This record gives sequence, C-alpha cells and structure tokens, in this order.
Amino acid sequence: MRPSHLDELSIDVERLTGELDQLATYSDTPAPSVTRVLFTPRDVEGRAYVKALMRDAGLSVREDAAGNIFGRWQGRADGAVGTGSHCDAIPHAGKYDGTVGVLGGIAAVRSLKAAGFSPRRSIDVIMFTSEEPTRFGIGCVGSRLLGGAIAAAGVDALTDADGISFATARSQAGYEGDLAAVELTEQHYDFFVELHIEQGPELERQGKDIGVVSAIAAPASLRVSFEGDGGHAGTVLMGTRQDALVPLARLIALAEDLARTSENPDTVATTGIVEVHPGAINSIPRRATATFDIRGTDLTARQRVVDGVLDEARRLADARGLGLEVETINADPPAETHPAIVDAVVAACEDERFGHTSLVSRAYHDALFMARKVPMGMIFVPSKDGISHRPDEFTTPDEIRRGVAVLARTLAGLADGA
Ligand code: HGY
Ligand code: MN
Ligand code: MN
Repeated sequence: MRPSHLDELSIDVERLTGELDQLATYSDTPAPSVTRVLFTPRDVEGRAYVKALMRDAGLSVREDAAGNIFGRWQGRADGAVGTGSHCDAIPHAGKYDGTVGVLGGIAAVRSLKAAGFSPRRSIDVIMFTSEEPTRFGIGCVGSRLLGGAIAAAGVDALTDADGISFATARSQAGYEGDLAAVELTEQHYDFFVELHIEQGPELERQGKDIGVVSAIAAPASLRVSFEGDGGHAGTVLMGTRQDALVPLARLIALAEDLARTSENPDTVATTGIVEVHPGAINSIPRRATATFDIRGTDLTARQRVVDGVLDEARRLADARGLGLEVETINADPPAETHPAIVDAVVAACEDERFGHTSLVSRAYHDALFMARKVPMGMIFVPSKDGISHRPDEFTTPDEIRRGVAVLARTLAGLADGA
C-alpha cells in the first residue's frame, strides 16, 4: 500500500550529513580517510554514537551477542521490516560506505515520524557487526550469523593478526552470550532493504539518481601459502633454492589473467594482501601468503578462476618441491532481490520523480546474507567517479537526500502503515 499522506515527507539532509561527518571522526586515520576496524576503541565510539542517534529518534535499542545493533520503531501489529547496513570501515576508507545505510535509515524513520506516519509492521534500523573482513579475514560476520550462513562456533575461534580471538575482541567491546542465538527465524522480518552507495560508476554514467538493485554478486576468497627452505640470498645458488614468493607472484598474475579473460565481464580477481617471511632484503622468502578475492554474478565463471588458481598452486608446489597450504575463506552464492521490494523501490522513485535504473551490485553487502532468511532489496545512490574504499569516496548531500527519501517511502510501503 502506498501511504498517501507522505506528501509532506521531508529529509533533514543537513542534519544527516553533519551526523555522517561526526561519525567519520571516530577513525584511526586522519581525515579525509576513515579507518574503523571491528571492536577497536574507534569502532566502540562509533557504536555509542549510532545508539545515541537511534535513541534520539525514539527507537528502542537492542544488541545481540555478535554486536549487531537494532533500533526498533514498534509497529501497531505483528511483523517487522528491517533496514540498515554497517559502520565499520577498512583502513584508509571513505565516510559513506555503509554509514549512509545506517544513519540514512535513522533519518528515514525521523522523516516518517515527522510526516505523521504510523507503521503497522515494526521497522528496525540495523547496524551490522563486521561487514568488512579487515580484522578477522571474513566479511559480513554479523549478517552471516543472522542469516545462518556461518557456523557460530567457528566465529568465536577466528583470530586476528595479533592472535586475539573474535570471542575475546567482542567481550572486550562488551558483547557476551551465545553466538548461536543470533540467527534469525524466517518469520523475524517480512522484508529487508539496504540503502548503500553504489561504489561503482554506473549511476553517474547513466545519469540516474537511484539504483534499484537486481542481484548481489557472489564473493569468494582464498588464502594460499607456499613454504620453502629460504636461506641466504647470496650463497644459495639459483638451481638449488626454493623461493616461496616467486611462485606466489606467478599465481597472482594468473588470477588477474583468468579474470580478465573470463567470458563473464562481472568476474573479478584481486590480491589485496601479501605476507612474506622473514621479509628481509637478503633472505630468500621462506613462506609467502596471498589472499585472493574472486567474485562474479556467474558462479561457473567465478569457479573457473578459483579452480585455475588452485590447480596452478598445486602444479607450482610440485614442480618446485614447496609446501602448500590452501584455505577457502568463503565461497558464497549470489542473491537476487525480491520483486515485491523492487516494486516498492520503483514506486517510491516514481512518487518522488527520481530517475532510476536496475543495477547488479558488484560489491557484497549485509543484504546478501539477510537474503538467506528474508525477502531482500537494495537501493543505491551514486558514488562520485565510482570511487569507494578510498578517502575521496563521495556522494553529494542531495544524492543522499534522494536515497533516504526513496528508503523512507519504501519502508512506509513495506511496513503497510497509514
Ligand atoms: O568488499 C565488499 O564488497 C564490501 O565493500 N565489503
Ligand atoms: Mn566496504
Ligand atoms: Mn559497504
């Protein structure tokens, strides 16, 4: 149902951009970059700020054992609609990735309340824990647990680069309790819709205000390590050495070649982390580890890249007499958005007379895992020059306002209010 009295809907984007700027100050790197890694002091400060904004908007706040935060606007009847995103930020990121979906969700609720809207279904604004893989190597930990897409026992055992476990890190941030209790029932939410920056160039290229997401690409990530004898860079001759880094370099180049030549243009491969031991200029690398982020909307094409990398890793290890360790960190299926939510988002765009276009999300989001339990949708707003995961990530206040207005109308329709 499209509530008619939303004609007075107005979004206080001045206030919202001020809140985004304030949230960006909770960072371990200086402006304009933002670094806010899971359960660090800056993350805890950001969480406190988000909870204060939720309470100020009249939402009742609940947190689960994983650190997912829920701000609820109680409806008049049963059922609930979820919206939200994440506030953690990878090192040297920008200030809009995720935060526009959390603070924009709160702003959407404020505008609906101001317009006199009263939801039949409750509306939850959610801040998901650990959408970024920075600290524990796997992304979307909070939404994976909610969606039942990861074994709770394994999560607490994850360790960061300093050997600190997820269990210890969450406890230090004030989160206790059984992670197995985090998983949602299928009935918990009727719908889930996430507002997010596009993090790509399409909206700008097409000159459209809003992206109506049709599907979210499937992420996979691997960790590959070679182990050799190492030794002195001067005295071990080329014919007898077992360099662990050179074969890894060949593997990194192969991953790029396989993705570049994939029949599916959405297939991508990235090596973002390389670790070398002992890491001395005059010591032959004894152990070398790389992570591979391989994604695509076509699972067969993605698998072809994964298989190509793993087959070559085994061939190189055999040919050079090296030890080999391979870990598949995650290999998730893609998710399609639900037609009912797509229709609600399109209706909201048309009510607001915003130009809109259907887009595939090449980035992954918490919505990918909420889709395991709930009909899911996403709303995109433009990213300047398609830039993201960089300090110069930018979306204008007016673009943010349009995204929040579409979110507010979409939530009003899905919450079936009056
Ligand atoms: O990597 C991603 O797609 C997301 O931005 N974490
Ligand atoms: Mn991100
Ligand atoms: Mn994000």
